[in-house]
Amino acid sequence: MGWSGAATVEDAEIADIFKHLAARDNLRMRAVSLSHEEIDGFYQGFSNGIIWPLFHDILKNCNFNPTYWPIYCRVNRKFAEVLARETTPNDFLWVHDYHLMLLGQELSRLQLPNRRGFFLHIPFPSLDFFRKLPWRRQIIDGLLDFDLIAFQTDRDRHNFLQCAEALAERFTVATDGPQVTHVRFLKRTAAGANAWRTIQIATLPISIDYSKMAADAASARVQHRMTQLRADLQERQMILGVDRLDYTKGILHRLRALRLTLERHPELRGKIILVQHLVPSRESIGDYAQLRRDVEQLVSEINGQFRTPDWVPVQYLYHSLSREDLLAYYRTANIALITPLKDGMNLVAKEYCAAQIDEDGVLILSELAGAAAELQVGALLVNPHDIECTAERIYQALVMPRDERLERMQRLRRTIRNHDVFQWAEAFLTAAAAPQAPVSKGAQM
Ligand code: GDG
Repeated sequence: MGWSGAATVEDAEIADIFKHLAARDNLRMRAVSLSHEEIDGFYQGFSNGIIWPLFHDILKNCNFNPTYWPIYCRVNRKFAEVLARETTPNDFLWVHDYHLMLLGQELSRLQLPNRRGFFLHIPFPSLDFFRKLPWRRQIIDGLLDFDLIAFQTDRDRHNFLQCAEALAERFTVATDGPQVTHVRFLKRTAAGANAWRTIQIATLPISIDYSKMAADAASARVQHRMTQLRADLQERQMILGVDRLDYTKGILHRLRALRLTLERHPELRGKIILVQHLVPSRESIGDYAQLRRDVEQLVSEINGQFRTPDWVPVQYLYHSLSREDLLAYYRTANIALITPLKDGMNLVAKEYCAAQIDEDGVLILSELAGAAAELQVGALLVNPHDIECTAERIYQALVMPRDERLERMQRLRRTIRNHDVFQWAEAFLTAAAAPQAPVSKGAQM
């Protein structure tokens, strides 16, 4: 169940897409419609104008407009009401992401007995950032109405625990394990009484369908497209960037690092090319439109500085790619350059590795992406704010001996294969089904 993405659910095209997906995957799907006011206040305003930048530590992009909050609450209620009509008490409810942090609470208000879990796809900020949110208590209280709350990394889980400890009533850790923490706190029930509740807080890093990605990367059509791309390259090495156009993805930092690489290593001029795909996203939000202008300005500066009659260092494309093209680019690229300033996980990093069926490619990855926790085994890690180090890593990747490239990529692929998206889903559902841990006697109440 989700927002259809259109202003009205009667939108015929969207309804057709839903119908098609439901029939193809044998699912029952339900679209929730949002009015223009709700799209502004709930989606663009509260979710993407406050929570998205705040949870990525980008305070200057937060617009704490107080009119957004009641609309965010109202839309969460709307989802709860639809769920109440569409589910039976034994259904397990799995809620995804920052748009629906109050849904558990709204379900309680409607006295729905269903067990419910929540997965946050983006980072959870430290207490220092989180406490700036005017509605910080309400968000923590809302989240604590789920039976299981899962995060991408241990860092996110611990940040959440710290915030809950500071903001929720009589909050204590009951048992603490490597992946799951059981917590206990005092909760006001719908009837107005206080009751103790124990829930689970887990680290469950999301992943990809590794086998499908690797199999599709080997298909004849991807192979054909890759041959074309290789021919166009004329022996040059390709560095690849693929991102939604978003200020968290570190696109300007990456371009500056490439410029520094070309300044410091003139012998690379004419021999490398950065192909940067930017996928249109949230275009009606001002910060995104401004970022697009800044990226285009910097690309043209770099190209102006270095280009020769037969070489342009940065090929920038503002578009969406077909899956086949995306896979062909993954396979063609010698290096994937992924430099978010902060990222819940970053699936592009995992997809790039899964698609390296020849095991020959180098992943340069920001240590501030959730994926770095698992992929440090074979990636070259960078702090995206450190332009000099990033430039050095680009150079290191370009001259890395083949043996080292293969060894690193084999390790990366093994890690992702052993932790694919099916394993992630299984782990979430298993944790959600687990009985609540007993509270140890020593726990401080
Ligand atoms: C959020 C969190 C977390 C992108 N462009 C095209 C295209 N894509 C696909 C990629 C990848 C996905 O979109 C992007 O996923 P990311 O993980 O990189 O980033 P977000 O969109 O910010 O996602 C993130 C994720 O949730 C999951 O929990 O990892 O941290 O921010 O799958 O392949 N696919 C196609 N054409 C494109 O042009 N076909």
